[in-house]
Amino acid sequence: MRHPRLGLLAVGLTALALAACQPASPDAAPPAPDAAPAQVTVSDAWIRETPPSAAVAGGYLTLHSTGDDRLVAVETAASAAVEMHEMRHDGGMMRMRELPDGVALPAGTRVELRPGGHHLMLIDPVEPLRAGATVEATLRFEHAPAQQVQFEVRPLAGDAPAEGHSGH
Ligand SMILES: [Cu+2]
Repeated sequence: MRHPRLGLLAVGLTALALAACQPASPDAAPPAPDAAPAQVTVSDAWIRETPPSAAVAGGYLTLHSTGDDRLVAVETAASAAVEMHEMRHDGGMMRMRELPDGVALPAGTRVELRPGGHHLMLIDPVEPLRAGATVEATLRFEHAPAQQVQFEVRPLAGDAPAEGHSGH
């Protein structure tokens, strides 16, 4: 059996390969002038001081995004991992639960992670976190570029209700 179209097909593939080899113009698709990328502003980032053998530490911050976005990950060398948690009433007790999809940041809305509410949970701090120290972390967002943030470690005493973290 003969394949009269085989030659044509080969030519077609060669043309395709050549087209794919064209250098991509770096400024082929400039962003629209008024489509500024969403910006996330971070403020009041702090971590609660931990007693020497604490397995976890709570982290808090305020986020404001100009566009709909989402905090999807937090990374730091100060602990084995960082989770994002929510607090929930459960049979009269406050319990926390991991937020697998991170924290939604609706456009133009102040989102506070604070004691008793959504918070970051530093799992297995490498060293005890002492008041006055700073912890460097990277915040990763769904859309906005990653952002480096300094958390200030603040004293245990005072400002917040117990969060039930002792059960960890
Ligand atoms: Cu927690």
